[in-house]
Amino acid sequence: MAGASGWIFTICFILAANYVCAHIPYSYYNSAEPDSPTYVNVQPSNKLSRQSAASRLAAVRAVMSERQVDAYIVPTADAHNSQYISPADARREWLSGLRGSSGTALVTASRALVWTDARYWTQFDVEVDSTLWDLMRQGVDDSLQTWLVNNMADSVVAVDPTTYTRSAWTTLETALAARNITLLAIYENLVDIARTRLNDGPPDRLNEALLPLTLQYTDTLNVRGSDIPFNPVFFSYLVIRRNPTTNTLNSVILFWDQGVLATNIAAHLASENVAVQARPYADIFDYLRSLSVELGAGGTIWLSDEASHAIVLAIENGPARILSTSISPVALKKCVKNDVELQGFRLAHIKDGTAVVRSLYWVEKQVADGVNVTEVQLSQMMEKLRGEEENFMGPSFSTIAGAGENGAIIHYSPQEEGPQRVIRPDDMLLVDSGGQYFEGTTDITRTRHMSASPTPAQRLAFTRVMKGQIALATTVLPRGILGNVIEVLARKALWDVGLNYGHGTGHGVGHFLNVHEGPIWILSGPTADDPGIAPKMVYSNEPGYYEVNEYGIRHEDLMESIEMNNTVNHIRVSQFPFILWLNHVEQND
Ligand SMILES: [Mn+2]
Repeated sequence: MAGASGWIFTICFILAANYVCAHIPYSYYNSAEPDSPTYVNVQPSNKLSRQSAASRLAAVRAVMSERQVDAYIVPTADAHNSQYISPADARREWLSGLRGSSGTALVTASRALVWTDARYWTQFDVEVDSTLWDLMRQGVDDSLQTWLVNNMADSVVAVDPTTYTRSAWTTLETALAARNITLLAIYENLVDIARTRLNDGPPDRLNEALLPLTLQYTDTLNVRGSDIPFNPVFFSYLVIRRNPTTNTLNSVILFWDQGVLATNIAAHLASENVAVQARPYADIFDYLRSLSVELGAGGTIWLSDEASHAIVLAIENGPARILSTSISPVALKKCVKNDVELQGFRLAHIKDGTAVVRSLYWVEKQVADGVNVTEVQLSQMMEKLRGEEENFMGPSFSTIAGAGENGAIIHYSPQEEGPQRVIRPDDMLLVDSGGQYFEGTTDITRTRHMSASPTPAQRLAFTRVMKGQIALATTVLPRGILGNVIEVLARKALWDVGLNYGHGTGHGVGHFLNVHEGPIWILSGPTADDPGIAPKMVYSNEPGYYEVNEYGIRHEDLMESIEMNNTVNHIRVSQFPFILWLNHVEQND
């Protein structure tokens, strides 16, 4: 219809986490739990053997040569800027053999390099054939962008545009143009083509059955999925079209799997008065190309900068105008919870708290009885006990169980493969874990000493961290204040005695969605797009202290911002069913 406007929201699974990483340096500006794209290993290691490493690399180079590509970038990323990556998108791991959860590979005719952070430098030596691949140490060696600028002048560098956000693409494209390097978008993924030729094609993209939420949540469609580990989301795009003349909803189109909605989902959507047309997931790009033509120069398509470059590219060659905002309006709506969601959060925390208490009781008893319990066994016990709670849908992220010195490694997560750390009686034990429940998402950290004999330094730090957590949770705040302004509240008690911690203090939390959900954050530096605190937001509150090679301490609960009475335009936050676990450690400070 001529003159109609199309309004487009892509369902982005994780939004601001990567955005934050791209704009501010590491450390105080990152969450305690990993918040960069993460791939959880599921590939059997024999599939990624050093014996086949040369043939995997050669196969990709052959495809590059056919496409006249001089360099090909393979990030750890999917089409939706997800925090967790599905096996179908684990291309960097397949190509390089590096099984670490994050990194970016680059292949040229003569070189193969993989950038990864310090967690995986040792692992690189074990898993990657260094006669084929060079390790580029993130934060030490030249960045990918610098390396390309210095080494690839007058060439063509290609990327799958679904694996780069528009904002990341623009940054790289601008830098490369200075050296006459063309950044080329090739929609077909060259690694997938190479894999298929080697009869080792990527695993099918999961399209698990959708789960309707029967309550009246504000989320766009009230539907959840399970296509990605820990995140109850599904691979999809959503287009919402508005009729500008009548200012009414024109149509809602969901691009999902083969485009056929199950009867229960169709009925659910109808019951919520949402008439959704379904189309195949893969049709989105062609749809957008023709939509731009259909709308013409008078039409407007609204996108977030966090949409993939592939999405923007499909539209921008057409006549319709693009309205680009740094954050999706859906994300801004989603971070203010409704009463049903908040009630659900509270219920989820009561159940989750039970499972956590039982887990910690179990591990303390085992250790006291002289039974060997490893960090992984504790993680498994926590999942088992959470599983005994009603409507538990799985962990909300990979459990961080750090005994002794492992507690001081900020993004540590014990692995089932390899040597196991036994939890010892003289250990401080840091456990950061969470659950997904039909009613809500949890994220909780507890630190315990296994034999009630902490050192004076441990007592001091434990108490100071607790004081900071309480200060942040109990301060009355003016509406709209930014996360980075209130962050000092969590640090003051530590600063007073010359202590500090090297990660951010809080993140928004999805409602039975991603445990890290922007655009609200409580970090040391300003974050673009922070809308400021408002009533009914849910944040984590997780200060810590880390003595490298010895122990880690972190206390974490989720908080709900509550509107104060009618006297002022102020609000305060309140811990969720806040069990103040004043254990033996801090009472001695
Ligand atoms: Mn957290």
